[in-house]
Amino acid sequence: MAERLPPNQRLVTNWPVLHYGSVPHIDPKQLRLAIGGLVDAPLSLSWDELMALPQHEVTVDIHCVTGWSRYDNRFSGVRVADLLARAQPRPAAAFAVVASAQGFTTNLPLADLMRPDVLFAHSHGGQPLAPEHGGPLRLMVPHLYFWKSAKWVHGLDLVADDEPGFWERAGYHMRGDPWQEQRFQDDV
Ligand SMILES: Nc1nc2c(c(=O)[nH]1)N[C@H]1C(S)=C(S)[C@@H](COP(=O)(O)O)O[C@H]1N2
Ligand SMILES: [Mo]
Repeated sequence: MAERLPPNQRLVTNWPVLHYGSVPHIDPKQLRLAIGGLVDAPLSLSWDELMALPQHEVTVDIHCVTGWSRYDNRFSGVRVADLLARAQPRPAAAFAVVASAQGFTTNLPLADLMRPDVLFAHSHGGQPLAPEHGGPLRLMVPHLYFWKSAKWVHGLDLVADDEPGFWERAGYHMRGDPWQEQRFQDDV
């Protein structure tokens, strides 16, 4: 049977809270989610516009680079791929920079955002995401280490060349695949 726990991870049943800085309290009515950079049709969506789009539910395992993994997280939200299709990435767009509250950023290849279980998530276990877990809206990229899943997300910019975000500038990996143990910049 295929291994479910990536190398050197340990399973937890609680849901740890982990982030740099304090928890922002964001009113969904004030939120806008913008997609820009190398796209032909930049988007800026309100909460109501996001909620009117097709909603998807996924059940996924999450893996933090500090070593904990948590199975069977049921997230719901809007598929990032659906929004990218509307924004129409230009041929040169190959990477994304994700922007969150308080200046937090993270980078990842555009191809990783196109997977069907990658969401702008607003709910977990059928309940609105708590502020400490990134509510009202977070990115959720289950197949990469969880630092790529920016909490309190408000923007996505497509770029041609990969640009390190907050943790990546501190030495973390540009992609962060837990199955290849891409924790730090010198790992494969
Ligand atoms: N905006 C923001 N998002 C962030 C972080 C952060 O510091 N700021 N930390 C990341 C890290 S390292 C992890 S493991 C997850 C933790 O999410 P959780 O607190 O919901 O478990 O959020 C990620 N998203
Ligand atoms: Mo993490």
